[in-house]
Amino acid sequence: MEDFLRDIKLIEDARGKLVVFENGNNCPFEVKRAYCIFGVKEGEERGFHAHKNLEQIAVCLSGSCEFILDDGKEQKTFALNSPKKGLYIGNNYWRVMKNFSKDCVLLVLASQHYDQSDYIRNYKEFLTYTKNAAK
Ligand code: T46
Repeated sequence: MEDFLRDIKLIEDARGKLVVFENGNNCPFEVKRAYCIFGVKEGEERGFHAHKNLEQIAVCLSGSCEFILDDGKEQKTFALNSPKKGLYIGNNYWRVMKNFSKDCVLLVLASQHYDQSDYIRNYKEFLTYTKNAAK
């Protein structure tokens, strides 16, 4: 599995911090949607699904969390603990997010509008889908 962590330029001065995402520069897709996950209670886990047609970049603006990405063959854990690192997630990765710190603010940029029918929420179904997609 490739390493999906991408560098993000952090512009920091006495007033605070700023991060920039630009299509074609550090963001490989046109952003159609952005959402934030925050206030996650200790011990909570999220995700447990894959997407058929969705590219995303996830970045922790504050605090930390972990993403486990699974392509049906192997799993890799990515620690997100800096606004300088964005996790690029393409199609067909089962994801689990865990170990959220109390102060975690996770920003996710997405290539498509919200579409419930794009989610695969059953792991067995995901394995079948991803095997067929690879053919
Ligand atoms: C993903 C990971 C990283 C909406 O109405 N619009 C939206 O754009 C999103 C993202 C969610 N929702 C609703 C759907 C659910 O009723 O918000 C609720 C919570 O969503 P979900 O349980 O899918 O949240 P996570 O944290 O498990 O997954 C989210 C994204 O949904 C998913 O695409 O890749 O973050």
